[in-house]
Amino acid sequence: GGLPLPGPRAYPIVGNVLQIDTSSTLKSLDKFTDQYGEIYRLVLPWGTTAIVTTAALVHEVSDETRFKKPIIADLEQLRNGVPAGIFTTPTEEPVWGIAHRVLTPAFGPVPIQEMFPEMHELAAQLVMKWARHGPEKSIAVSEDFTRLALDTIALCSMNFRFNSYYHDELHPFITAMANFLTESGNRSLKGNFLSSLFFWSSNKYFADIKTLRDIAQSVLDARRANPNGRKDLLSAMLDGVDRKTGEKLDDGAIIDNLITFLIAGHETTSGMLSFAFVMLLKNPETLKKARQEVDEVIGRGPITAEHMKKLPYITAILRETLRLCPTIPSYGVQALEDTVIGGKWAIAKGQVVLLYLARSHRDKAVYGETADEFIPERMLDENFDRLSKEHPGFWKPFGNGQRGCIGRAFAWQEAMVIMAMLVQNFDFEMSDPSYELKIKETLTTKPEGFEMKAKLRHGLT
Ligand code: MNH
Repeated sequence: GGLPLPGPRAYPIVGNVLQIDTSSTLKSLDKFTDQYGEIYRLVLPWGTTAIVTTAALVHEVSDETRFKKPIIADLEQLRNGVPAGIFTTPTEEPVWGIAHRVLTPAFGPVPIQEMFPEMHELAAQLVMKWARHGPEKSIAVSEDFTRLALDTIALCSMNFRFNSYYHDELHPFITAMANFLTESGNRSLKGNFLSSLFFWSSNKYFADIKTLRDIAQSVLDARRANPNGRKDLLSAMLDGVDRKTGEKLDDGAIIDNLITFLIAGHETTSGMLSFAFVMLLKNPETLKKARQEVDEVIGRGPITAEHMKKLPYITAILRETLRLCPTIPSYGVQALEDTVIGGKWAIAKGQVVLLYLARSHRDKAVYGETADEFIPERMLDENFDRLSKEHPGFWKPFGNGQRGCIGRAFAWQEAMVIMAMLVQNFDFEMSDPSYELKIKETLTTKPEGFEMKAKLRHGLT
């Protein structure tokens, strides 16, 4: 039973593909959301897809007894570069379970605590860099947060130093990755056959994949040449034995997962930090409150791991940033059986459902008339806990269940350290006070063209 989904007219062969603007999928989905509301269907290369845009429907399709993560679209294309990576393998393939069980402990609470000094060091290097720029230099914010986040995941989890701050050009890993992500997205809309006809982009695509694999191989070779007894993600990849199957990751799976973690471990975090500063500068009273908190709790002394739990307002800023600007703006699930959602909508067995966070996070039924505004207060612990009880699908930036984000605690600690340190040391202003948020979309999102100036408040701490 159940009603068929509304949606724009689909054409033979191409379905709705030509109605989607590949330079801004978000704009196209927003337009359809305005037109159709809580749910609609689009006919896409992998089949008829339901797009859900409310917290209630997001919650319902987060039920892992009824829906699972499908490897389709971008994720399927990403397997051209990382066939056995943990992000892009189906749950039922043994290599996912092995990687999940072997690698998850490397990001548990104790290892994350132990990474604090290295995270702190790279954050302090960024503060130093901005201090040296002086107050008039216009800083390309997301580029520097990309440097921070790439260096942090590589140092903390692989003991490998990209030293990105020393280079004006972003590291070749970053450019290859950006093309790999964008092109995987484009190919997923074109389908494999059409993609193979675009020789130029196809050749470049596979050259970029080779660049990524070569860099990951050099990280692996460096550790094998110099086994230092360090316990981290890379040692878990090399030595970890799965308690369930007794298996280890083979070299192919290690390379795939090194690339996966280098990408997943920095893209989304740098986007979150960049959006956070857009929000703070567009809402100066929130920056002022963040500064008050840091001045009270930390003062001018060094930031320690213990401070991390004592900064509720900065925590709320990050939560609110990911609400309005989820750096993974949508992800998919797939129905295990024919079913009905929202009490009326028919979903067929195997049908893909896209959780469109960019809109479900602005659901007025949850957030009221101020849903589009940046108000960190609503994300303070007691409000956050109340919302999660009243509207369980209200905030899903880290995905869901067993396929949810492994690096959440890692990203959180890294972001808290740098936020606290920057606010402690600098006053900020937008380079262009009339800057309006524009979103750059690859697989993930970040603000485009956002620059700011950073002026030391006092001597460095
Ligand atoms: Mn992360 C999965 C968001 C930081 C490593 N991450 C996911 C998913 C979301 C997500 C959403 C689920 C995607 C899907 O269902 O298809 N991740 C984030 C955000 C941040 C983030 C918003 C930062 C902010 N992620 C990180 C960091 C790491 C990481 C940092 C590594 C250190 N994430 C992963 C991995 C997965 C994942 C690995 C895949 C887990 C799995 O499928 O088993």
